[in-house]
Amino acid sequence: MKKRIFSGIKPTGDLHLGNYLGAIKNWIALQDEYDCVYSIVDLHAMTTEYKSNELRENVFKIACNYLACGLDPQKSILMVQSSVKYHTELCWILNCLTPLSWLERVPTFKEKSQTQDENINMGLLDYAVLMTADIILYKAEAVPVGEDQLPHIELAREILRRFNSRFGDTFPEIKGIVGKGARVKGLDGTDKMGKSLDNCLYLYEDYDMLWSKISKAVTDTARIKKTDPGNPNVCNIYSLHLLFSSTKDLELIITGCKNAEIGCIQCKKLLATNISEELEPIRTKYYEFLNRPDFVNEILFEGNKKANLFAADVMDEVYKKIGIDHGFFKK
Ligand code: AQP
Repeated sequence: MKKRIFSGIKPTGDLHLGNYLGAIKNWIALQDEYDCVYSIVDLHAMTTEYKSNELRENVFKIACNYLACGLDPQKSILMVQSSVKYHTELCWILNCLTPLSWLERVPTFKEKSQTQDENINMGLLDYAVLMTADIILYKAEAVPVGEDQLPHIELAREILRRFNSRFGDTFPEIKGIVGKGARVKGLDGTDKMGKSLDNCLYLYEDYDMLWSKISKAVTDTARIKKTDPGNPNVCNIYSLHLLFSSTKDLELIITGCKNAEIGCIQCKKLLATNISEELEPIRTKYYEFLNRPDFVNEILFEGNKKANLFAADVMDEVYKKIGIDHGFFKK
């Protein structure tokens, strides 16, 4: 029996390199080793301001992106969170087991409370509990995520242990799987790349679009002229090279930068080329899937159906254990 994985992304906009390197690239690599459920977590997207038509559109675009990146519906379940109503049912049950103080300490809650201080809603506070429900509803044992999500995984472990100790062993322990791109910095060179920060490189961007952004990105601030030797270890462009460039290119950059043999422009052009080359097949497939809505929707329909069946069995077990199994409404 393969172990199960659950992971998801909020449909709050286009996918960026952080999502790709921190999550999706890992998802694809793990498809043979695990039974995977990959989700578009639209209920989480409601915790920030959104427009209904954009949310609907973003769910579809993200499904196309997952498929373009190599998510194989023959191997993995691709589903939309809101199509399996048990996510919110289980969330309520877990809410009743989770102390408020645990949630108030979550770093992303604290951050979002500052960045969207006019909309500190209950959903924002409850984000980590819904995420716990997402994962354990499929009895997943591993969650491939970027580093920013690790506190949520830690909290999920606490919550599921509470459930198990109160109602008997039900859910397996979970662990986060963090890959090479654990925390991709944005083009500002300080913050994490994030949709709300306007510091992203997006998966759909071609060479010209990438170049126009990379050319303005922050590098080693101590290197002012081309003749100044630079330090790749403090340069965000180099940290992106580490994720996209060959060993040969990396050697060229390290020596060239340290000895002032190459300038930042040449180094950035090489980066734009390498990113563009890796993303080119994804970009092409993405546009192909966008033009095949019936095909993509059918995959989602099938994925949602499989996820529902699996989750229904788990919830049967949960309801029995928590004492809500009266059967008054059974057909
Ligand atoms: N910069 C990043 N580096 C590595 N991993 C990242 N992830 C996100 N940004 C980076 C990983 O992508 C998955 C989906 O994350 P999400 O649904 O929470 O959405 P988001 O993309 O993280 O949201 P943003 O871009 O950060 O939007 P805002 O700025 O609104 O908060 C997760 O596995 C995450 O770790």
